[in-house]
Amino acid sequence: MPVHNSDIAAIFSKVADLLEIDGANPFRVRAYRNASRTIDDFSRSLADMIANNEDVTKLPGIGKDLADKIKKIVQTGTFPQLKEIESHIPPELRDMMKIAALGPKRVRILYKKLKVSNIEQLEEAAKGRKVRELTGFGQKTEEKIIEEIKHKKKTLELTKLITAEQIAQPLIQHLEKIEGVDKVIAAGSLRRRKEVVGDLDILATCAAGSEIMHRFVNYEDVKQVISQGKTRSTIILKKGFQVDLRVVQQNSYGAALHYFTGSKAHNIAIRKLGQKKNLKINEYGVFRDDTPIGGKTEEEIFASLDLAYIEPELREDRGEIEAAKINQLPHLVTLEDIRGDLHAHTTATDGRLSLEEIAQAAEQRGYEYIAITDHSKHVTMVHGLNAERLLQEIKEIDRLNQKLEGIVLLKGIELDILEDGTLDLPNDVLKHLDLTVCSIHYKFNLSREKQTERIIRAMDNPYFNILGHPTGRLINERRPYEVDIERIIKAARERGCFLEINAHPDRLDLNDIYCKMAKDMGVKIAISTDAHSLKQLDYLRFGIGQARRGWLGPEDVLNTRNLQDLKKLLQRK
Ligand code: DGT
Ligand code: CA
Ligand code: CA
Ligand code: ZN
Repeated sequence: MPVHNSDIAAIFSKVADLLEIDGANPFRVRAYRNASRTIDDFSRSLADMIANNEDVTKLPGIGKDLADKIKKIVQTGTFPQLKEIESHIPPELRDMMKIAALGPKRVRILYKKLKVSNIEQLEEAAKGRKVRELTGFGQKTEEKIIEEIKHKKKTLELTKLITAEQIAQPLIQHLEKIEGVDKVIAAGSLRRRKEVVGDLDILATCAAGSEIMHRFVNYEDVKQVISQGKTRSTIILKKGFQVDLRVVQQNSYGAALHYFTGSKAHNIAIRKLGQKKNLKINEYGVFRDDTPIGGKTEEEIFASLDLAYIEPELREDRGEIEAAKINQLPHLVTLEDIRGDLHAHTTATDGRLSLEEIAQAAEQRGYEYIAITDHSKHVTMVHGLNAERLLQEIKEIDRLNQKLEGIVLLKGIELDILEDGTLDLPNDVLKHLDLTVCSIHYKFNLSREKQTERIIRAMDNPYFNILGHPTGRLINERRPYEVDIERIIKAARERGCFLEINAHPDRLDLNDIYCKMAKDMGVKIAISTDAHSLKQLDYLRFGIGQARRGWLGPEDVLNTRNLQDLKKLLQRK
């Protein structure tokens, strides 16, 4: 197995967490954590670089010591230092750090004082009211821990879309190479581009006598074979992810693809509609009086019901069947419709790319424009820009734009919305910008009323353009803050503001439901990457998936506009 950058990053991140719980020197902890991030963001394979004798100390924050360690990991697939730490710090303690109320210090106390070393034990201790007794904890913290664990349990089973994609791609390639195999496709929630995926459903067609099932259950990453049959097998991968493979006949391919793409609610509604027309619909085809009348393609399934073709992202039984009946489905936005990115960070704050590098990357992606939106000063952790440094950046962008051809850098900022709803920089600085992305990074725990007011007050400022990551959630990690999105959307419409779909796969914020709400209420959405690295500029596709799940067409999206029209929309009266 080749060692991927993500494997090395995962090892370093684990070491950092465990060292931190162990109370190690903070500089050492930070060195591992930064290295983990750098490696994860890096677009070339370190294993390849090392095989070519290239120097990996070129990477920022990677010195000789870490470079040697990377080399060792690439060559052996393991890291002895990690084993050593794990011998006295149980690795499951890391899971406890993901509980919002717990940092490394508290995790250490729980371990040392209560011998709590995993989530189950923590829940037991908290419910047994033992946690509140510890110095620095108290009843509130204990209750918060119980609440967090309850929420975690609900989401624990689900894998982020990007991770599911990373698992699916090599497996599908593996299957495609097998002799006699024709089509291989991921169906299920992955095909519907859901933000989190329970398990992977792969569908294949192949010639008789193909070894596909045998090769599937013997895939190198398999931990356990749950079942194996001629047409259906299920495996669990080493990372704990379940994969179902179904092999179907060519003439059932469309019916099977439709069935296993789901969702279940959509399937049930489709089957009911069939019954009304005296048709039987299942994973083998569409039948009238047991005579097959279609099933080779998905189009045949929909056509047999007099429905327009429904894109996978819409198949949630949220009105798509009714819309398909009267040919009123939206024409969904695609990656090709996008003319530019409206949220990107540079080395001036916590990004990895210079202005020139961003411009070049944007041009390579065929964009017309890209907005530079570094953090503002309130985000001290990343040395956010004050007025003076922002004006400096504006000057640099102006200078660079003079030289650039075919791409325009827009002057922007990711501006903090302060607790009282004011913006982090004065208007006489903001007036020099093309746009602002305004976001909340602090004070997540205000009441719903206060949080909503805070955002609407901010929107009152005429320089407010786009509300960044509108609910602040991190998938599987941090719940959205309490906020009345419907009121926010209404306020945005009245003021000529926009909402963002932050395309980062950890965020995908706005979610699909709110996107549809914004569309229905007439507020346009910016689909933006919030990129901090080259690789993240390509995460736009996750935002596109979310937008499509939210029924958005190109006309509903801000950054499908050409530069001239975009600038008009950003100009508030
Ligand atoms: P997941 O895996 O939880 O993220 O979501 P899905 O949608 O991939 O669900 P999964 O893997 O349980 O099943 C794949 C598809 O198979 C599902 O989307 C629809 C279809 N399916 C599964 N169970 C049923 C069922 O009981 N009735 C019908 N009509 N379809 C089903
Ligand atoms: Ca599934
Ligand atoms: Ca499944
Ligand atoms: Zn942000």
